[in-house]
Amino acid sequence: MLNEWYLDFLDRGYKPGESDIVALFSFKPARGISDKEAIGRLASESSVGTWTTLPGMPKRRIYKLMARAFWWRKGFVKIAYPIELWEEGSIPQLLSGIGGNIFGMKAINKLKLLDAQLPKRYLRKFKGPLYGKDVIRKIFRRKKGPITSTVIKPKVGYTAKEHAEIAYQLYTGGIDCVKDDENLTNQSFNRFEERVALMAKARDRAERETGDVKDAFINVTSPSLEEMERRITLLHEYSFRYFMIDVVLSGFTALGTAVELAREYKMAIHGHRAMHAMFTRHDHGMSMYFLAKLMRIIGIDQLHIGTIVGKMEGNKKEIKAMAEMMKAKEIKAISGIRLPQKFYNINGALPVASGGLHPGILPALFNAYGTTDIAIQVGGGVLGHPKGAKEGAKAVIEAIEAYKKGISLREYARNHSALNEALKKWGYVRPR
Ligand code: CAP
Ligand code: MG
Repeated sequence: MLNEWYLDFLDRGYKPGESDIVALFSFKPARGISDKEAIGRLASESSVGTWTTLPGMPKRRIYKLMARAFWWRKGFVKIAYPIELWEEGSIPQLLSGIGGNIFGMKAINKLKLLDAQLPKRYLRKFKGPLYGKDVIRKIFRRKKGPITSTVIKPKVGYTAKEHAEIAYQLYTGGIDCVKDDENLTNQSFNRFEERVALMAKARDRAERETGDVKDAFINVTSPSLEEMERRITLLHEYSFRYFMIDVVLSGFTALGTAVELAREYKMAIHGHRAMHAMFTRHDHGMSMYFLAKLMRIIGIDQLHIGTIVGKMEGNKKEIKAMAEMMKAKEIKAISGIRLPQKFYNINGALPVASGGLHPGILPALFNAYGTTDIAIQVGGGVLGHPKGAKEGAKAVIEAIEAYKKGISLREYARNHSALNEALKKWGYVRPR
């Protein structure tokens, strides 16, 4: 068709400049559309183009801003974007391009944004995590992980008073942090302010009694930025070192504000990824890998990325690639999963493993992740313990001790009753 210029966006001879952003997509054209026609649409609609030629445009300037597809093979394409296309320091605007209209085009049936290689010139505008993997040392004053946390179950339903009472049991059973569930915020039966005040009391009492640092991942996910800021400030006023936020459904603009406040208050951010699976599973959307990379760059200190062994989906290769990427200074490409990336000034973040964990499968988790730079969350696997919350917490700690000593759980359970009870109830089952 004479009135379009999509194929101008393909250039196999193009060599990306060192300040280009390069995005890797998997794609499947619609019936009757060739790979090249699909790729042209991808590069055009995510940079400067549209469906028709534009006689009045300032050609030289626009051609300089054009994206260029320079590599494609078997349903994968790499597209290079001049850095001038992108507002410094704005992930929302980056995704308005590489994560925007192109996902809704009729000419493309399936599209997944797998990764984007971000140059130093782009990354220098981001702060990255304030603590990241250093939370273990800087907040918990320990050399090695894991950080242990428990989310109180049922997910919601307890009053603030009951919540804090259970938290005290968990703390004195050995758990470092008590986490709000992703859908616990400020319900009528558990108001945010009351929960914060009572959790601070439970934390302080447990710290006095145990001599250990205790904290909480209290959820600041809010209906507005102002309310989110108010909740973060309240947590700071009660001397909490962390706050938790549902990163996907809060949105990237809210995260920008949350990170600024976290730095002002010297707080760490626990990122829960609820709603990610709306677009990270299967072959249309954005990879969890790239979402995790964006969270590290924005400044989330620790992020749920899956367990391999638990109840949430996530393929082993991608989860291991994510865990490595979260902490690394530089990573190499993995075909079909990620591009090479240097992180320059961006501090490493801590992977969080959560979802269907219980003492019986912690060794399998640690075999995959190690025990040093990781935070684990065990909810049902603690609160479901036959002898209650405190024993459930102890069972997790005993399983970690056994693993670190190289002793089998069965053997260790002979003289550790909390662990023994957990194994009697759940064995080594891998929940689905
Ligand atoms: C886990 C959890 C977490 C999931 C989130 C839940 O509880 O609290 O939200 O881990 O998934 O609500 O299911 P359990 P992911 O420990 O009782 O399973 O970590 O994959 O983002
Ligand atoms: Mg949850």
